[in-house]
Amino acid sequence: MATNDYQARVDETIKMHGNRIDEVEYVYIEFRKNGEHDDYRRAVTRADYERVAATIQQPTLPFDKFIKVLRPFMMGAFAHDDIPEAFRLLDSDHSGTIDIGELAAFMPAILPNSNPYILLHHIQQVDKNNDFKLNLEEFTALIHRGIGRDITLGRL
Ligand SMILES: [Ca+2]
Repeated sequence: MATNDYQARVDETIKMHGNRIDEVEYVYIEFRKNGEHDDYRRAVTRADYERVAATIQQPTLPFDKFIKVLRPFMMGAFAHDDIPEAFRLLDSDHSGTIDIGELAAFMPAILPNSNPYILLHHIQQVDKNNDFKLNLEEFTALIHRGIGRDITLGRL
């Protein structure tokens, strides 16, 4: 999301309980030229995630895998090395592409009101071959351009 008009920073905080991750928090800060900044925060606890995951009628990722997907979504290019594993985790049918349904499976715990049309809008920005799915190259572009963050934060 870095443009000429502002710069951005992402802070990641991981809370451990023993050797288990209990909570991840991301604070995304956009600095404007006038010195003001907008802060966006997303935090997910294991307990909250597992409670939500248990109530929805579709397969969801276990928390430890979910946070491996969440990290590049929130960190963007800073988490470049995490992109291939996030892609593999989202591609649940191992087709080599991520479709809307697979992307939607990632969403409920972080953004309960997401819907397929909004996801489609985001996907189309990087879907070069217009098949409504993301291959690894397109998914990498989505993360690098900060679109994954926009999805996670519910921004269009
Ligand atoms: Ca797939």
